[in-house]
Amino acid sequence: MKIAVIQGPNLNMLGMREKHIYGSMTLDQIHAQLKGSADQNGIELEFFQSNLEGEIIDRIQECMGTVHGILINPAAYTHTSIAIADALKAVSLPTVEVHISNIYHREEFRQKSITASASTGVVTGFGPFGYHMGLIALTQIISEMFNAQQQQASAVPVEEENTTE
Ligand code: CA2
Repeated sequence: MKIAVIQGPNLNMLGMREKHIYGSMTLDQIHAQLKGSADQNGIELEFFQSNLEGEIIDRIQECMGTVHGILINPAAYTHTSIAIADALKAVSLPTVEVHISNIYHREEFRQKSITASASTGVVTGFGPFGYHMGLIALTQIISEMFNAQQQQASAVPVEEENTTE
């Protein structure tokens, strides 16, 4: 199973500033931890961070046919970007949106997520551990989809069943 981890603007600054809000782990440390647990479960992660909206959209589009799901923290674009929401909807992949802080405990302008409407679910407020929670949820969703597809493929059509007499 392959999953794209997409990180939005300023998340490359984690661990350097605003530690009281986002904690002291750097993005590289978060990714290394996430990779550790993914490796143990045979999951391949592809990491990407950009400060540019268009690059994030390009990365989302590249996910089509190349990965099974998306774990994304759109950062400030969460609250502004119809374009990222559209891209997520267009690729139509299982997607979990993660926020390190609890966006509902913060300024009013952070309390609305435009991108959440394009996500399967949202994890917010659990610090960097939220990425692990998101990954567990995402792998579960993808496995369930895969199992449902397998079941459908192996199901004997009713008509065929009736014509064996
Ligand atoms: O809580 C989150 O994960 C956010 O997505 C983080 C975004 C913020 O705009 C969202 O409202 C909530 C900001 C990421 C910026 O990270 C920084 C890290 C260190 C120093 C400055 C910014």
